[in-house]
Amino acid sequence: MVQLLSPEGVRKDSPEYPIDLDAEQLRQALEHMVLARRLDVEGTNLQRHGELSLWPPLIGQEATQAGAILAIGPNDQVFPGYREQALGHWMGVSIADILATWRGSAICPWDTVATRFGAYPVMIGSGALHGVGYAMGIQRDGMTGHDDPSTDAAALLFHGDGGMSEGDVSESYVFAAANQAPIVFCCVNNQYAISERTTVSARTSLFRRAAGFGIHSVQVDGNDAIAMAAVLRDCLRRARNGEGPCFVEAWTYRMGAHTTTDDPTRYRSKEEEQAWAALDPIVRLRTHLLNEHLIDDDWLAALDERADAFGASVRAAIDDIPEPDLVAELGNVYVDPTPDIRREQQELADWLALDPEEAN
Ligand SMILES: Cc1ncc(C[n+]2csc(CCOP(=O)(O)OP(=O)(O)O)c2C)c(N)n1
Repeated sequence: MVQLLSPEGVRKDSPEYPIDLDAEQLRQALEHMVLARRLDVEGTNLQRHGELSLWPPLIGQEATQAGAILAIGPNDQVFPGYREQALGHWMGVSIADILATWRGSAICPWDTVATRFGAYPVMIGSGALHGVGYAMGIQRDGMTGHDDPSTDAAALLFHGDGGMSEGDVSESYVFAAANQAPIVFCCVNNQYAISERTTVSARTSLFRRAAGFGIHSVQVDGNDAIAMAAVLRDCLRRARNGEGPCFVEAWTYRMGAHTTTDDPTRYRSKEEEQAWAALDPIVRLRTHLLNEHLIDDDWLAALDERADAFGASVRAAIDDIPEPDLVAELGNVYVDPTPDIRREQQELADWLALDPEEAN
């Protein structure tokens, strides 16, 4: 497993994955992770206040996203799972758009081309097919193999450990390998698919399984933002260069519940949670930066203030979510609405036009 920062915050070298991040980049990675965690706290609270229908916590997985933002090139397209909220925001998706998705008032309100951040795949595994299809498309458009990251492109696709049990994902690997498609699969192995442990669905390490498809695969400490950045950079470079697909297994832990409807105490122990808490990605980078005198207590106090201001802006963003047009939403089911859909749209429009007293 590639690790460049020990759980005690000590930097290690890896001849295979050299990476030189300056002090500002490291501070920014820490800030990103702290704000990601704040976004998660606010999202969970907003759900508890009834403002969101659901929220999938990202707590514990911040380093996978902070590493990715350091690795993505200007033309790369990200295909997220449904926990990459922080990465999406850093790429330009507004907080209101992210919250609208979890409020249930929009499906994908952001511009996936302008932000280069795709829609959330609600059907587990379906995103892998979209990602490979996109990668095969940019390959055919001649956007790989020029040894120039300013013009070359790759797809970076996130899926979970549970997602690897889906047929769609296996088919995606076959197509990616057969076509040598410019895609990096980032499998966030957070140890659980809802309440099911990875050890149940995978009798071998996930990165080994990908290797069986003929895909270059690496296992990386997913709580180490520096290692995540180094490995993803290398894999994306390979993909852009036309060297084929890569698979990165990010070894991490979902510290929160699966979603706000889940109670993890029913399927895992306090001891297990405590063991993983000791590997916290934020504490690890913070310790490193303090030890190297790249930050100090004043810097951390200022970061706390920025996090509070960010938290307030997340709460305020609820007011920026437009009311959905339900009739128009039904029209999004097919390219051309069928007679049944048109009838349902009319029925809904008539019902919405009723006096609330009558509707009840
Ligand atoms: C095709 C399909 N089957 C089942 C579900 C229900 N479901 C939602 S999340 C989830 C677990 C996914 O686990 P994993 O891929 O490991 O991602 P994680 O939640 O751990 O980030 C399941 C089974 C679904 N959304 N889609």
